[in-house]
Amino acid sequence: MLSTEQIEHFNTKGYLVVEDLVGPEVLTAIREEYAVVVDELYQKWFDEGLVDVAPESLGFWEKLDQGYLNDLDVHQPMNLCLPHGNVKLDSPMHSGPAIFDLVNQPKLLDMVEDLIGPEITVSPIQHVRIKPPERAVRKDELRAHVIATDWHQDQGVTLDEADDTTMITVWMAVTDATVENGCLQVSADGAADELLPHCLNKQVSIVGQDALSANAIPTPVKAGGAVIFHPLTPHASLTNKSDGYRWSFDLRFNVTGQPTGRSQFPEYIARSRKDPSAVLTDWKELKEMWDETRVRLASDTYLPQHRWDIDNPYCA
Ligand SMILES: O=C(O)CCC(=O)C(=O)O
Ligand SMILES: [Fe+2]
Repeated sequence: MLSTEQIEHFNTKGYLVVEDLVGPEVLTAIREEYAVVVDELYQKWFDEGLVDVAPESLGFWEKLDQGYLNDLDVHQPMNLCLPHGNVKLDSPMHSGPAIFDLVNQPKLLDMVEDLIGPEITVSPIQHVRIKPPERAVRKDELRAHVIATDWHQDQGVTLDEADDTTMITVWMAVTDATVENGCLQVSADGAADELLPHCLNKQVSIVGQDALSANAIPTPVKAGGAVIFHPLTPHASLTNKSDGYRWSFDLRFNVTGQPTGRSQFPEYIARSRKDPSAVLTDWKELKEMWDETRVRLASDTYLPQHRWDIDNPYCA
């Protein structure tokens, strides 16, 4: 349960840092689940001749280093949703019991309930970010899930059908997030009154990045804690200048029945007072929903993920 002060902080500042939202056993299960994903991924790269160091001599982080340094797709096989466009029958993503358990932790949902009410849908706009230290970042890297994320509002990464949706983002730290390893930062002005113009460069970013950086509040948080923010709160992340990885999940929750802003992807109900029987409790059902979505999108035309196009005049 959030205190009145915490709810007030969220409402006035557009964000809230909450420590100890999930226990260490939940994070241990996540690390074990992802260790299997990374072992399988590395073995596949090795078998295909894409990396040449034998798997036996490498640990979890070293396998990731090899993937990033060899410009392989490290992110998508670990990510929690399908790629944006160009979905193929073999497009990878990750579903599993440990990540399902994390998203559905009662304490986490209690907090979401305090902020958006008891009819809670899990948005399909959710990502893993296992961001490498500089040693494993290629010089030409621009992607937001690898390097620092540009300033943006999360409403800017939905379609406008979700503009009136009551949604929050829960940015959950799996490793301690620090200023040095590239934690999140939010605008000191809090949630804006409206959606600001964004440009589509390599990332979707608000026009005027420097002014936002000059007026930023870094939000370090320990593993198991989270940063919660409003969809109109400008936020970005710092560069990972440490020698370790920075691992987080960004999860979004909205009021059930309102558009998620990405309707071609599956959503599910995590909590309901009106209809408790509608709650999804088995991670395998969610996996099936994504498997069906993959088949459908592989033969579908491209559907936009957000509203910005490259030709906006203010983006020149
Ligand atoms: O983790 C990051 O670098 C950015 C995360 C983000 O933009 C989000 O959680 O909405
Ligand atoms: Fe974001």
